[in-house]
Amino acid sequence: MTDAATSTPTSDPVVRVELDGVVAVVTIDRPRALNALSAEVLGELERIFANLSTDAPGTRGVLLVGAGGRAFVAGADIRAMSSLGPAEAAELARLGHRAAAAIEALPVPVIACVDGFALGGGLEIALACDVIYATDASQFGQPEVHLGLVPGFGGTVRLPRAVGLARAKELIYTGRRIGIDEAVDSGLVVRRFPDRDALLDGARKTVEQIAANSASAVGIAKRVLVDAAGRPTDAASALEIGGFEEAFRTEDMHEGVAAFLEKREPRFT
Ligand code: DAK
Repeated sequence: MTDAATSTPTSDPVVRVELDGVVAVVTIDRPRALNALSAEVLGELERIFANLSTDAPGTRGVLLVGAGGRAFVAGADIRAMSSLGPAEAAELARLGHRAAAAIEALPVPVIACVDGFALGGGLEIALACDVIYATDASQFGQPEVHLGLVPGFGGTVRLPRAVGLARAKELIYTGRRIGIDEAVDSGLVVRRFPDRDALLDGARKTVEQIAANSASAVGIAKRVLVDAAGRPTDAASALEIGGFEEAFRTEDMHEGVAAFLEKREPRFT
């Protein structure tokens, strides 16, 4: 077992990684608790995403999924949280933020593949991914206020960026769940699929499309998009200029431009 606010692994892996060509599938695997985010799960997510570039350098995109077919993640682990004091709760919140930051720091895109519930901390982890794809059976929400809590893993920061401040406030203050129609209409979910197989297939195809492009360009674009989010225009623009300059130092940029001028396909390295 683990201490509620630390992340020492127990026996069976609660997060699994499978590599398949350019795609890495990261599965949160606690189906009996609807994949609720224990400290162990959060610690594993942080460790896996921090090391993925080194451990699997051929990866061009990650699919983050929940096991069991009922939930992506039904929130932070309420049972484990019930015994925490304020200082331990803050420690757990920091762990959740580190896991989200590790997803954002990975230089390849991460697609949250939601099939079922994405609630509370589960939605917050999905929001740290680059895009959310979901099945028609999915439900989303930040129900923390029902428990006398507030979002603790980045929901107040990333949900307004995804759906706008007013809609985020309404969702967080009411704690209500939304279905796939509203999730797509609000911009929370980028693409919907009829079922899990179609979802995973669609996400893989997106990664394959990305893999045809320059890895360095995609990586720089992700870093600028993540870092610029929420900053004032001048600061965000300075980050973009820095990224543009950096792209000019890459071999891929010279190859991409040369290939266009020579009317041939680029050979990115
Ligand atoms: N934590 C722990 N176990 C959970 C869980 C969760 N979040 N959600 C579900 N489970 C467990 C259930 O207890 C049940 O276990 P058994 O009783 O069978 O042992 C099993 O999963 C199946 O759940 P149900 O029997 O409830 O299944 P139903 O289909 O009837 O309902 C449901 C599905 C998703 C509507 C329902 O399970 C539900 O309402 N779950 C809780 C949703 C929720 O409120 N999630 C938490 C959101 S708040 C913080 C850091 C972060 C956060 C807060 C503080 N600090 C640092 C302190 C964030 C908090 C949240 O995420």
